[in-house]
Amino acid sequence: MVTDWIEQQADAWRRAVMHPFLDQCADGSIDAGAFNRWLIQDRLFVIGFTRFAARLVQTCPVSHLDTLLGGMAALKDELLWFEVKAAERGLMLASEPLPACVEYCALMRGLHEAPYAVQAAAFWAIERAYNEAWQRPGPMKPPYDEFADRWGNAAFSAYVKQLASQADEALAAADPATVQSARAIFLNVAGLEERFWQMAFAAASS
Ligand code: HMH
Repeated sequence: MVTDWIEQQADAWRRAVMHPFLDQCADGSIDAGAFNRWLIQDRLFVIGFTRFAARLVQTCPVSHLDTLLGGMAALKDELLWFEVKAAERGLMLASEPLPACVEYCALMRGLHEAPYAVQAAAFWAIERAYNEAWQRPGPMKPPYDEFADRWGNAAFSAYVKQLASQADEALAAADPATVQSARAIFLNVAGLEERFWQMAFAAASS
């Protein structure tokens, strides 16, 4: 089961979903520049993630389409929401992706030809990371509560569970080498999640 990987790679996963960035959103002390940098970069990430979702739609079994299309509908809303949040903060959308964002998007692009089981596991890990990360610090102070709710709400948590069972189903039918490669991607995702938080704090060095 893909959720077992969380315990098996506990240190890497903890670093992916626990970060001072999130604690400082919770207590409201986050530096505005760091938060804005995260916001602009995450929108760029979500554009890459949307294209990755489209790839899964092409390769998945028919029985997985409904969940994935529901996810894409949420991504449509999320991309518009990012534009609204950026405008509220007076931010320019046309920023260059920073290295951690470039690498994360490259990882997703690199999976476009991978077996569906690997894609499904990566897709689950990416959504699971934000679902967990934004809930971990507990209730967040406004305006960050809106961000915590986007990825921490009950419907999103249910969606992440469905993604886990779809990944499990695909992996159950996969050969051992494919399962191994999905596990390796899970670790890469965890590492990139950590770097993405770090990037918000220290743009120049990430
Ligand atoms: C970096 N990871 C990152 N951004 C996101 N929006 C998600 C995961 C979840 O969609």
